[in-house]
Amino acid sequence: MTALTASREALIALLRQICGDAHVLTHDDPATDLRPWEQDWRKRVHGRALAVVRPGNTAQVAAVVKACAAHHTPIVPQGGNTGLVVGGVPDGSGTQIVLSTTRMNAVRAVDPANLTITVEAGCVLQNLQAAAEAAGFLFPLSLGAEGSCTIGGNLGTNAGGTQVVRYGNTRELCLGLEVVTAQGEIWHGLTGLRKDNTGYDLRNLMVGSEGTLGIITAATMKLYPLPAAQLTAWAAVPSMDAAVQLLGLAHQRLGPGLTGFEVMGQFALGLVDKHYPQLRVPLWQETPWCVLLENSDSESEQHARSQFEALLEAALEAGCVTDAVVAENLGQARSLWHIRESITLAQAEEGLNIKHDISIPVSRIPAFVAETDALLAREVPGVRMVDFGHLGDGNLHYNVQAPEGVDGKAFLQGNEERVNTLVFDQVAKFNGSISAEHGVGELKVGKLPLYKDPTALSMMRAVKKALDPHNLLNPGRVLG
Ligand code: FAD
Ligand code: 2HG
Ligand code: ZN
Repeated sequence: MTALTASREALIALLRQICGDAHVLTHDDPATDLRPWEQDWRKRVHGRALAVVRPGNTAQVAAVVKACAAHHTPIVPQGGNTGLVVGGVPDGSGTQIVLSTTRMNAVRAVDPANLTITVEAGCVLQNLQAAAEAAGFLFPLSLGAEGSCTIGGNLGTNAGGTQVVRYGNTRELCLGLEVVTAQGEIWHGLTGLRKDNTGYDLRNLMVGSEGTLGIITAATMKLYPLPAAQLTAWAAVPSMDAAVQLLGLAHQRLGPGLTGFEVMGQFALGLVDKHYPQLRVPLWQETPWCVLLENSDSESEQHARSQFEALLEAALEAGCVTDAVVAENLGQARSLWHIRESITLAQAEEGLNIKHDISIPVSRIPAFVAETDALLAREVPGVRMVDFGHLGDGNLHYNVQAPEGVDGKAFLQGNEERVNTLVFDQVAKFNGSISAEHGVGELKVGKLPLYKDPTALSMMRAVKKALDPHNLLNPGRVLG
């Protein structure tokens, strides 16, 4: 037995002592399929883990980190493995531990007077929403992957989703964290305080750090009153300019009632129609863009409906909407949202693709799209643009699908780098960000130094070095 193998065996034995045999999975058992933890959601990468470890509580997470530190073994934190930038799966070396939080999924407490809920990191977002609702409150974070992503992953990536225009990103919804550090210490920060000026904001340092600075084990999140009514409308708009004009009108007329504003391009909706014809996408064939709007009202459905109707009438008059439908009931509203949430899946059905989760000041999005569409059409003829996203937040999924009939994998091999450079240069020109939502992960690691302010980058490196000097936590991600 080599020293390396002996060290590996000793670590596995230690991890089994900490978490129990059933919760340390390795390739040694041929009946165990580690693919769900090793392959990323987009099937961009299939890594190989030394082991998948599933601690059941915070003390076990701390002990696992200490054991891995002693054996110089890197740890990749993983929640629901729905991330889109290859941030939560191991590399191919077979030397990294995947630390899966999914067994740590309890709701620890609801504090109605403080309007907070405290949950463990592995709690699936949909279960968190349901627990909030059962207590009579709204937890507003909402995204297509909510049936399997975890709050720990949402915090790790600072996920956005469809309600940001009103409630902010995951960061804005978080009031406290419990975190295991790279040294295996536990930071007890589940305060639930809305005000705390006692020094550096460690909570916000952890949020969005993609598992590179600490392992989030629990969080205290904000709750909101449930709205009295929620109405959804689907509008055909003649141009991106018109969509931005409609957004301005919606802000004016609905104020804080505007809880969702999503734009969807014709080709993106065409893909949903092609792969899921049963969803019956409205209006898409007659217009280049559709917009999904949501109005949440604290008064009544009648009030919400009359506000919505007045908004749509004004928009029709102004020419920024050419046709619209308002959902009659909750079932219809859900169907409209389901169409929007199915674009990612329809795109995956169509084949491997290039994703961009960029942000640009809202006012400049029409010019960005027009200019960048033209550039791409000239430089990479035949590409099909899958444009959609959270226009209310200035966040566009400016995705690129291979030309008709061209294999996605071959297209990516030959064009991904060129397409990314072209799009990111445009993003920089328009003062945007190359990642508004999904994070850096591994896919954008090489791009960050090209587009991030160098002083910001060196401060980030200093923070990483201070908190994780041995590069134990998710190495190769965010900073490389
Ligand atoms: P994982 O994929 O397991 O991990 C993601 C990252 O977080 C990794 O870097 C991982 O190391 C880190 N991490 C996980 N758990 C922890 C922890 N406990 N402590 C520290 N770090 C941790 N994203 C959006 O922002 N908005 C959307 O609208 C959206 N829609 C999506 C729709 C679909 C269909 C899919 C497949 C994905 C979507 N995503 C979206 C991306 C993804 O769902 C989010 O990034 C989500 O927050 C990831 O959660 P997860 O539990 O799956 O994390
Ligand atoms: C969404 O907004 C997600 O639906 C996924 O962020 C975006 O598939 C994508 O590119
Ligand atoms: Zn998104």
